[in-house]
Amino acid sequence: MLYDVFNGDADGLCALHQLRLAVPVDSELVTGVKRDISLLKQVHAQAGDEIIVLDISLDKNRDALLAALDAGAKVRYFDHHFAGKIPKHLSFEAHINTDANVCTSLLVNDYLKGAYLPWAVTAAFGDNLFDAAREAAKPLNLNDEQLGLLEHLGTLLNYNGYGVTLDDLYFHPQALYQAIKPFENPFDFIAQAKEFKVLADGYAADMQKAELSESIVLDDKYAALMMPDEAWSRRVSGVYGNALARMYPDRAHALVTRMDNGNYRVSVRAPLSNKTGADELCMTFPAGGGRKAAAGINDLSHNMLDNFIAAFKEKYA
Ligand SMILES: [Mn+2]
Repeated sequence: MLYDVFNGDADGLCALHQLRLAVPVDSELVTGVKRDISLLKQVHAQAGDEIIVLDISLDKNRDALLAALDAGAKVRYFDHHFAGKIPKHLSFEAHINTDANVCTSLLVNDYLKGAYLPWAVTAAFGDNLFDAAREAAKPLNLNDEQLGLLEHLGTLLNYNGYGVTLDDLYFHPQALYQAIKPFENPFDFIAQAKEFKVLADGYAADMQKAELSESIVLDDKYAALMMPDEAWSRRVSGVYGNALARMYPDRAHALVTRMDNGNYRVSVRAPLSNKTGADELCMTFPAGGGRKAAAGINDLSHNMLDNFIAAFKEKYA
């Protein structure tokens, strides 16, 4: 069997799309909401299986990876999240780079020698790597309007992946992948696909609501905002955080959502001008993890919010 395991955000989608434009096959698709990163364990690998894994932390999938390799599967892995120790195995090929200005789709773009660069640029915008996206786009000689369209597309594909459950999303990431699959050129997708229009309208409406959220702490160096636990906020909080990070590049941001169980879900963006520490900060709390520039805590105990805010302030003061 062939399995394509990919994160359900812009980067995961565009990484898979590039690889499957290059080598089209029918594979079993394994994906989920963006925050669902323990995806590899859904594959019950057997000898001879070939598995591609995209844009999910090796460290969080280590047991499933070792089990798949033990079972005799071949695994190719592309990622930019914290990996920990990278296993050495004859059937394992790792393309992992945790540099804060790299995303999985840019790694795949290198691997494919730039064959589908517009999709890699789209993904870099989606991962909020605006400088890296513009730098990577140079050989395409796009004008500002075209770059703006790829930025919008990346933002929308990323936006679709947020949400806590698949019910929050406009499209199951698997369905969104099927929608982009026929399009070698992202500009055709933008012009023709109804999915683009649906996401653009939903995004605009959700962003309007997000702009009314109240702050927990607010300073030049850091801002933490409280968001309600509703489908629109679960969808938009990640991209709203990215937008704030771009508007206030020297400020760190934390979006805090109070959940039904009384605990909090937290999403942290390091300042764009100093993309460090978000992963370290979040990893000091249970169920926390991510990258240097963007990280989160899935379930912060209700009595640890003050601790988190104190640690957040200390980290970025
Ligand atoms: Mn990514």
